[in-house]
Amino acid sequence: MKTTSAASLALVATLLAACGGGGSSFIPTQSAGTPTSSGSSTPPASGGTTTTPAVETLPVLGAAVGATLKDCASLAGFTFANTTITVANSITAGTLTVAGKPVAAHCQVSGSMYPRTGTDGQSYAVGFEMRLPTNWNGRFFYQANGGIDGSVSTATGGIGGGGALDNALDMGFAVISSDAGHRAALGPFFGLDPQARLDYGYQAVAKLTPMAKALIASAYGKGPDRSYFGGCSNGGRHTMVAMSRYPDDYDGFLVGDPGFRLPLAAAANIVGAQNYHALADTTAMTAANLGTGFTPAERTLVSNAVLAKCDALDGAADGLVQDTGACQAAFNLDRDVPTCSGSRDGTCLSAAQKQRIGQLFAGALDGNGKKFYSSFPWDAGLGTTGWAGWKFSNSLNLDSGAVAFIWQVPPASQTGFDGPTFTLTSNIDTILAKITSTDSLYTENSLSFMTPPNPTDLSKLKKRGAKAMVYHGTSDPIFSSDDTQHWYDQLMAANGGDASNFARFYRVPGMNHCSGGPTTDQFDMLTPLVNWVEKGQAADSVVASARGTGNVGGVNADVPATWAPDRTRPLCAYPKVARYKGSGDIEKAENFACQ
Ligand SMILES: [Ca+2]
Repeated sequence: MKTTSAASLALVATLLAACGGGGSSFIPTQSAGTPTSSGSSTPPASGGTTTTPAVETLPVLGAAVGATLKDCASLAGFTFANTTITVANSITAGTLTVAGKPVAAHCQVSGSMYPRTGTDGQSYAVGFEMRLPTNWNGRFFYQANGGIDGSVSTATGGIGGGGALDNALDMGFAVISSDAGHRAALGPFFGLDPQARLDYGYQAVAKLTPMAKALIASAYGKGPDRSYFGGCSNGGRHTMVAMSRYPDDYDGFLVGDPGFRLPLAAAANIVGAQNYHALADTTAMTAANLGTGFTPAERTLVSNAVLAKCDALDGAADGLVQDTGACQAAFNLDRDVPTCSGSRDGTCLSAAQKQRIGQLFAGALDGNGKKFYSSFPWDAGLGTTGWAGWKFSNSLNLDSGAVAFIWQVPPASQTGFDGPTFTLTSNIDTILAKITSTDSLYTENSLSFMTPPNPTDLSKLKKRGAKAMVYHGTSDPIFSSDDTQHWYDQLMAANGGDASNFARFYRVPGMNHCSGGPTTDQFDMLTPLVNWVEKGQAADSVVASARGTGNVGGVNADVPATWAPDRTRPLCAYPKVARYKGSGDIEKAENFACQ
C-alpha cells in the first residue's frame, strides 16, 4: 500500500514522458506518509542555526480612485476588435440583492468575442457580461466561474466562502463574467473542439481582459487603477492559472478551493467511485448505490472518530479540527474506528472499507500502485450531503464527461456515451495516459492547458507588488486542501522559506467544497486582499462566521445544533493554527489566537 518517494518520482517521470515534453506543468504530489511535508528542497544550513532570512519589502501599489459612470446606453456602441456588444441596460438599485440588501445601481453590458465554427461544426464564441456600477471604486474584478464553465453567471463577484453578505459589484467594482468560450448546451462535448479546450483552460481570459479594461475606460473616462481576479473551484483554478500566466494584468488574486490540477483530481475521483462501487450493495451504476459503500452513518462515525482524536488538539473541544496537521499524525483509521465483526450496521467499518477508504485518503493510486493525486486530510466534515455529492454523484456524472471529452486525447466517442459506465469501467492507466497525450488535432495536453505553468514561480507577480490570498476547506471532497497546502509549501521553499509577503494560504476547518460542512464559512476575503494590495496591510487572519439559524446570507444546514448559530473563528494564515486562548466565550473568534 505504501508509495515510496522513489515511486512517486518514477510516476512523475512516466507522466512527463507521456507528455512528450510538451509543456507539462503539474507538480508532483508529496510522497505517501508525509502529508504535511514541507516540500522544501533546500538543505538545512550547516552549523545548526535555522535563522530565517528577513522577508524583503515589496511594492505597495496604491489606492484606486473612483469615478462615476457617464452613460450606460452609449456603451452599446462600444467597439473593440473581435467583439460584439448585444445590449447595454441600466439596472436600478435593488434589482439584484445580496443577503437581502439591494445591490447598487449599475449598467449591464453583454456581448461576445471571437465568434467561429469549431472543428465539430458547432458555433463558438467567448460570451460575457460586465456590470459597471454607477458609483465606481476604480477597480476591476474578473469573476472566474466554476464547473466546466459554459454559462455567463451574473457578474456580481464573489468575496469568498458561502452565504456571502456582500459582493464585489455592490462594493463598487466593475465585474466581468464569461462562459469561457462555449455554451452550456454542449455539455462536456465542447471539448471535441481543440480551441474550445484552450479557451476554457486559459485563453478566454487573455481575450477578455484587454476588452474589459477598454470598456471600463470607455464607461468612466479612465481604465481601472487596480484589477482583481477571483473564484472558487474551477474558478480557483482559473485564478491560479492567471497568477502564473497573466501576472502583469492583475494586482490581486482571490483563490478558493482551487482545482489547480483538475484533470488529475477528476481522475482520482473516478478511482474513488470505482472503490465505493466495489464496496456497494449491488452492481448498479448509480450514486445511491455507490453511497451504500460508505453510508451517512459510517461517514459520521469516521468524522466523530477524527473529532475524538483531534478536536481538542487546538485547545477547544468545539467540533472543529483547527490543527489539521497534528490531526493527521493523531488519527489512525485502522486503530481509531471499530472493525466490524459481523455485518455493517453503521457502528463499524469492514476491513475492506478500511483498506479502500484509507487508501483513497492517502491518495488515489494508478494500476501500478503509484499515487497520482494528493492525499486528503482527515477532518470532521465527511458526514454531509455535500461531501457525498462529489464522491458518489459528480464522479459518475461530471468527472466522466470532463475526462472523456475535455481532457482525453483522443476524446471518447460521443455515440452512446454514458457517464457512469465510463467512470466505473475505465482503466485508470488508460485515462492517465490519454489526459497527458497530444496528437495533430489536440496539440496541447490537459495538464498544460488546465494547470498553472510553473505554479511555484510567481516572481513576476511578487516583484511588481501583486498579492494572492488562497483559502481551502479541509473537508473538500474533490480538490484536496493537502494539494493546495503542498503547493504553498513549495512556494515557500522557492522563496527562501517564506512567501507571506506576497501570497498567503488560509485553511477553513470543516468546510466542504467552497462552502458548507460543519464550519465557519461566511467571510469576506476580498476586502483584506484590497487592503494588502493597496495599503500594504497583510492579514494574519480573516474572521469567518458560522451560518446557523437565521443567517441572512443563507443558513448552512451542516452547522451543528450545539454551536452558537453565529459562531466566529479566525481563519489563520498557514502554517499558523487557531488555538483557544484558554478563557472566554468559545463561540467567539476573539478568544482564539493564530499560533
Ligand atoms: Ca477544536
